[in-house]
Amino acid sequence: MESEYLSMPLTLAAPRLCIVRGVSTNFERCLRDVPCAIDVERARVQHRGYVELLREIADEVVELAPHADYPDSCYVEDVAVGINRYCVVTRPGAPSRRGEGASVESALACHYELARMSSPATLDGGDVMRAGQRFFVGRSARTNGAGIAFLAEVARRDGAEVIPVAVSRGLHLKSAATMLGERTVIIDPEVIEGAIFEAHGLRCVEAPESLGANVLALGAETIVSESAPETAALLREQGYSVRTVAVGELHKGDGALSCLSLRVSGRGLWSV
Ligand code: CIR
Repeated sequence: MESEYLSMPLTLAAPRLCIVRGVSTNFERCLRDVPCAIDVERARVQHRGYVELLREIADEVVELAPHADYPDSCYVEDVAVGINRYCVVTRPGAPSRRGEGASVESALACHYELARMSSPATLDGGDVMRAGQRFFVGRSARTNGAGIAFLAEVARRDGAEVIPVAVSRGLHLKSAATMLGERTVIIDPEVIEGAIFEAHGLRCVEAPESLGANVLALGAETIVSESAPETAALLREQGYSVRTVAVGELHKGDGALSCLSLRVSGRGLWSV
């Protein structure tokens, strides 16, 4: 059945629902590019601050219990990609993260029909940047061609399209590019070129720091990491209503703002 959403105009809005997962007791074992000490208690406190901010903005926040078996499971964005009617439950690129999705499914099943990805496909939600009915998807160390093809097929049935983007540096596409507004992307120009987005009618703003390229544009508010003060200042100058949040300890596990939640849109709306 073709999606009823095909003909529906979509507006960028604050999410109806955010799904988050508390920081694992084993968070110090999380995957990371640069080995460094992690203070799990500090990460927990920062995660609480992030969740409190989402509670001010989203209609509802569902908090899943921390999972001791999965040190990376607070980065909940990677395990699912909501489209319109469908949500793809991914097969994460890192073997140690496979299995995180199972406990997120029940929270998602009330809102979507689930489409589960299977081997050999891999895809991390951090590689998926939504711009209305267009999904830019990074082909990265975590997301392979079969993962992109699976998402593209579900998106096609659901009235959306997938545009693959080569990601040769950094962890995920959204480590270096996120939506700032309906037609504006903020990018880390050191990592990704804006041309692919401009070719699809989007305007690019260059973030002055790499951690500034991952923002959350939630309705009227733009959330920026406290670790990216120059980006916060630039966006304020440009008229955005910026809120900052301290997530430095969570950045140590190579995660940014978007990866800490799954945002579920309302009908006729889309959320980054
Ligand atoms: C990982 O390597 O999988 C985690 N330590 C970080 C995942 C960050 N996810 C995201 O940006 N979407």
